Amino acid sequence: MASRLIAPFSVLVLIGLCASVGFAGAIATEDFEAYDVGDQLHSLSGGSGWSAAWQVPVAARRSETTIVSGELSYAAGDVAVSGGSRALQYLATEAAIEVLATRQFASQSGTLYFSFLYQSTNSDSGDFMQLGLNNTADNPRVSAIDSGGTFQVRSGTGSSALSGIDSVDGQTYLLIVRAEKTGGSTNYNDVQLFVNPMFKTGAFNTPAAHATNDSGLSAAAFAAFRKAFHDGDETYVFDELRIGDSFADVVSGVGNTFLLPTNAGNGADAYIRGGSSSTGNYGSADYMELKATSSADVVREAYFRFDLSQAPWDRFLEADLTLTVDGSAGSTDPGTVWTFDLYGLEDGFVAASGELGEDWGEGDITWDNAPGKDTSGAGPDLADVFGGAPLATFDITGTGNSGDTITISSEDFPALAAFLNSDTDGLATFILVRSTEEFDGQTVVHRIFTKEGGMAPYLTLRVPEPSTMALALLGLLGLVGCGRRRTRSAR
Ligand SMILES: [Ca+2]
Ligand SMILES: [Ca+2]
Ligand SMILES: [Ca+2]
Ligand SMILES: [Ca+2]
Repeated sequence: MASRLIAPFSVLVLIGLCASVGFAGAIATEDFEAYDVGDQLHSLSGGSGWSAAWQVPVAARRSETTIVSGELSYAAGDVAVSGGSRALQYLATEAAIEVLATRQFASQSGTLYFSFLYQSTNSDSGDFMQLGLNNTADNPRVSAIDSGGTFQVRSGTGSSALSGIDSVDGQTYLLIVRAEKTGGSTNYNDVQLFVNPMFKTGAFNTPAAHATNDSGLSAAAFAAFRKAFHDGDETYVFDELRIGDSFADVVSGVGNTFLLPTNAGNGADAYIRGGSSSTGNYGSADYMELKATSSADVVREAYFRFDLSQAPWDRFLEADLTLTVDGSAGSTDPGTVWTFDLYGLEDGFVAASGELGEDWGEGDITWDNAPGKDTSGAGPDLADVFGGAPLATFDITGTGNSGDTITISSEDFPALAAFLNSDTDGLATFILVRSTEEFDGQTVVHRIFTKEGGMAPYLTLRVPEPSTMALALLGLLGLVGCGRRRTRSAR
């Protein structure tokens, strides 16, 4: 399929190659790849950016803290971190509260990030494992913790903020901690934990836990592992420890894929409601509601927009739209199939008097002023949507289950990519309408989570793999060089 698209996408292939992938700006990294399986961590000095070798201060722990043939890796969304073939393992044998291992790096006092791959085995409700930063080789003062099988973040050495996310034995997690100084504090006092982020753009992710107390730490110069309360049958594997001053320093991504949620840039998500609610605004709700019925007062339709100027590329080979269902509202037989139509607001749409444009505000949009809306009935005015027809159609059975995702792919619906590629102002608005009207007392309102609901709709945008035949052809044509990232006019 890709080969016949070589020409139109030739430029973006090159732009894609120019995007940086990796950890170029990291302060210190350790991938454990320089060591042999069975090596004790104590006194090893591989990795980069460190000012001293690893220390395992308690001699009895040294044979328990060793290099293993680990293959931890993590990939989700446009994030991908591979652990290679060596990792660090701690094999617990007793219950003492101890600093397990430390390593020094050049002292840092600005905003700090650290990330690592993590997997536990045989951990249970009492076990405690911690990795963080401090200014001495001691109890870390900004840290990620797996305690009782739940991830936490800690600022200081006292209580922690819980994530509500379980650490499941045998599963690999990518954990990222961000430590900031806010409100004029000289100490780190804002510490966030990200668990398994999907977005390689840090700001698009929602932290899983957030501690806002004073850590007592003004500068960090040591990474420190700490453990407690083990029965003696637990193992912990760590890999790809990275310390940096930006999210991008510590998290790598898939080079040809970019995830763009509605909470990026000038994105928006809202629903509108007809009849007696036609001037109501629902832009800050945790979900977009969808309902079709002959009673105008209760009809709901969804509007959501992506800020395409946030993406590293102008044009896309493929695109997926992912929506997450909140299956909590209303009455329907579990087996009833409800059908939805997805439209794209035509690029260059010109608003009539009283109508909002492509830059509609989610705090302003209503049934009466929604762009492209056929205010007299269901759905948009087909003259105002891309192709004069839905981009895609999909079903939800029953209410759907909360957390279920709906993915609409341009592989199945090529109009989705065509719509995004038709954009000229960086603003792509989707209009979602349920086409199945309620019947026989089945009054369900379908709900799709918004950015306010913590599971923003997002686009997965792909350009060709650099390794494809398209690249070889471009090389033959001598099309080499990295141009400006984006050539659209400012908006
Ligand atoms: Ca490794
Ligand atoms: Ca245990
Ligand atoms: Ca919203
Ligand atoms: Ca547009």
